Amino acid sequence: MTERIRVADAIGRTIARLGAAHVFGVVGSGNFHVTNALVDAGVPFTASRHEMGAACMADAYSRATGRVGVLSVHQGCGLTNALTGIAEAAKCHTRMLVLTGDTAAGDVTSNFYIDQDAAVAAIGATPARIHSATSAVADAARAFHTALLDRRTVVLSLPVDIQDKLIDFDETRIPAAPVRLAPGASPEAVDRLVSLLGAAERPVVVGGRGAWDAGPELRRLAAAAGALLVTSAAGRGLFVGDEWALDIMGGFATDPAAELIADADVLVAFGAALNQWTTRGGALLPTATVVQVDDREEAIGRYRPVDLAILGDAAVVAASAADALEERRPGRVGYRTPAVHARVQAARYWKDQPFEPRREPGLVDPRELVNALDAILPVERVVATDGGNVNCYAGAHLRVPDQRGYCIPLSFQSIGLGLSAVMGAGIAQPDRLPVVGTGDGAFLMTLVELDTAVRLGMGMVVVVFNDDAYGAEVNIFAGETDRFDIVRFPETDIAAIARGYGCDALTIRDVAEVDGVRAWLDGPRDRPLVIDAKIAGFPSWMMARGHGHAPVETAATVA
Ligand SMILES: Cc1ncc(C[n+]2csc(CCOP(=O)(O)OP(=O)(O)O)c2C)c(N)n1
Ligand SMILES: [Mg+2]
Repeated sequence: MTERIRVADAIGRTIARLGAAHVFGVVGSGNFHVTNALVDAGVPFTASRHEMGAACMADAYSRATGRVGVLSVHQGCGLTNALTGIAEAAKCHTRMLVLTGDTAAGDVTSNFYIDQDAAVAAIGATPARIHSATSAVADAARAFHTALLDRRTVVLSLPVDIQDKLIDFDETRIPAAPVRLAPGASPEAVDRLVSLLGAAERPVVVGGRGAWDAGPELRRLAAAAGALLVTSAAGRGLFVGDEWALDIMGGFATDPAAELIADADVLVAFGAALNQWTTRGGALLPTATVVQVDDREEAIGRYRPVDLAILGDAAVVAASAADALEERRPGRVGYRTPAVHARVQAARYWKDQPFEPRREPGLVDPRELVNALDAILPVERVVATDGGNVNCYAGAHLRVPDQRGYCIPLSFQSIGLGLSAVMGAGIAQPDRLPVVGTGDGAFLMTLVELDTAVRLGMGMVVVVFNDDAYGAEVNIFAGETDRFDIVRFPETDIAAIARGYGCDALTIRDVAEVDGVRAWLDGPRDRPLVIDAKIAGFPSWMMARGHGHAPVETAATVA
């Protein structure tokens, strides 16, 4: 049935009908009608207090669900406020659609005017726009399909003059997403992979974000090849529960896990970019023959040369290779010896790695604290980390239940995204406890979203590793200068600030004080718990390794 309605309303209904999962945003005049139309069509809306927070929430929500999250912002300044979060989403290939108002064509004297398409393109997101009233529905549908099918962050500009026009809208005639067949791999390529794995003595299979839906196939392939399993940071959680799986590769790996990976003779990465973090600047792959499987051509060989590149769907390639291996060489031991089994169990988690705690009066050792929290927080959790010296504590010490239980918003390496990211991931998974670890600097940059969390009644745990400094900078330049006034701050009472927002709060100076967290867990959990952890400020193990890039001792280098 055709209805005569405003373009803004038609676009909201179109995006809703195509499957928008949730809309986050800050509403101004330029996105008022379109956002209301989404809400009227049944898409839940979360109002954040700052556009960057909304962008991070939409990004994390989309990552956790694989669906298209929507960010809705006002034109010009609403969009620029969100750009850091949009850049993070674009770098992570998040399926996200940004609906932004725009000034009318030619209205360059408007205060809100900027060249939105140029700004969006400059940060690596995909600009799109509605061009006219008659093309608006098709333009909006195309933007949605691009985000969904190409795993892109698309910014759809909606000029305010076009939004107000009336059109004949028929909801049943919205263009549907084209059907895409999963790209397969050539039998020759799979043959080469099978030959390599069939001859490997110490194979390792890596799962990245691009393999999130291929966990069972990768586990089967690794079993057939006698391989160890491990993930990149973005894939963390994918192999939880597999006795032959290490937790995480790269800068966040434990030292004994890094040794096991560096000793691999064949390493096959599925949907993992093998960037400088994942490989510790190459140190984790000193001699291995490297195979990269990815369904995006531009991902192949982007960070390092590979010996065999296969363009294909992770699950399809892994399943074909597993079939062939199971048939050709059943019962391969490979890397799966009893001695390696014991090493994997000991190497998997940071909580099991020994360290000498720092004893400084009135300050807690962040490793002791995070290990204690890991032990008492329910494992049904969704963990996010922020940047800075302390990023590895929540990022690597807190165990996760599966890949959807972990969100690492560090593709742009911006600080300040963690709090909003854990909220987005938590909204997507309401049965899990959201837990975020952040530095004081990162937290104070974006803490305004505590207001949103309190309004939503989110029972989540925010651990602020508080050293009253930009500790990363202090540690990076420690050998060079002692002039750190510009990155140190007077003590901030973060617990008091959090209480002001309506949160529960705890100050922790000693690990025994985590009892307060136990008490909170037993309570109603109807608001955030913010922990102001007064920590001893020393380089984290990640920072001490030169951001995690230091070489690894392997059997080969020791010999
Ligand atoms: C948006 C942004 N601004 C600045 C930086 C540079 N930077 C990286 S880490 C850091 C310090 C973060 O301080 P805090 O959150 O307290 O963590 P800490 O390093 O003290 O553990 C800064 C300023 C950045 N990465 N992103
Ligand atoms: Mg700090």
